[in-house]
Parts: sequence; C-alpha cells; structure tokens
Amino acid sequence: MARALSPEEIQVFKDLFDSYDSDKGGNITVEEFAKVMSQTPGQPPSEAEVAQIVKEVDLDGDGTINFNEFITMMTGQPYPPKVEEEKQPEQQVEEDAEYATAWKQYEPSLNGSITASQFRQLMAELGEPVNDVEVEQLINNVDGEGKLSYKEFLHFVKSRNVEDDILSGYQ
Ligand SMILES: [Ca+2]
Ligand SMILES: [Ca+2]
Repeated sequence: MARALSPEEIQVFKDLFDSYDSDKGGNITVEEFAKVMSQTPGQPPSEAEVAQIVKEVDLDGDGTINFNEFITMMTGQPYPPKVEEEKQPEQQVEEDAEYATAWKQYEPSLNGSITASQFRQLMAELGEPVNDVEVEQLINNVDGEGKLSYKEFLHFVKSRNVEDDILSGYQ
C-alpha cells in the first residue's frame, strides 16, 4: 500500500506546482512547463518533448497538468490515493471457509467450543501463531469458561488481520 503524503509534503508539492503555474490558473500548460524546463540547467527539452511529457502526465486529457496530476507525476503514485477496494464477497467467503475448515478439525459443528490448547494449534496451522497474552485475553475474558466459540474465533482472526494491515502500512 502506498504511503499517504503528509500535509507538509503536499505543501512542498503545492509550492512547486505554483512556481510552475505562472499564471496561477491552477493548471500547468505546455508553455508554462517548457518555461520551467528552459530555466533548469542543461539542454532544455524542445516544446515537442515537453508536450510529450505533459501528455503522459495528463491523466484527465485536458491538455494541462492539474495539481493531482502533478503530484502523481512527482511521486509516481496515484494522487489522490486510490481507495482500497472492498474485499470481493467471493474472497470473503473463501477466507471464512478456510477458517471454518480449520475449526472443524477440532469441533465439527461450528456450534460448540474449543479449548485454549486447541485454539493455539489451530492458529499455528493457519500460519498465524498466537502468543500467551492473546490466548489469555481472548479465552479467559470472552466467556470466562476457558473456551472459545467459532464466532469468537472468527471475530478474533478478522480483527487481527485488520490490525496487521494497518501496521504493515507503516513498515
Ligand atoms: Ca497555468
Ligand atoms: Ca489534466
């Protein structure tokens, strides 16, 4: 997942954008872009070359670079960031099926409960081993009987995956 830009970073891009957008119209035209290019050291690109760059960056096809297109060009990532697509229902069902299958090895009806040690084994088999603290919190706090229902289990693995997703966004 792409890292979100901080307000400070966006401000830096905004200042740069404004310096390109010499008539402050909110768009960088080919002419404005060529002007900036001609001020940078080295051989300035021809207007045709600049037009080609603008064309590649111009995602909405209006012939100029707006602020969002500008950030996309500078960062190489879509801006504003694409909203993560909701998980497809099919995928959701498959995932539940995987958990249900794993669960059924210990408790075939999905209506009963498993013990803490079964829960540990189950999670290890899913490739998501749990630590003592998690087991303690989950099993002893949920129903006070030292057992875990399928519903509690499902809730746990799902909320755990969400946390992983959030944390991995910062790695
Ligand atoms: Ca302009
Ligand atoms: Ca455009």
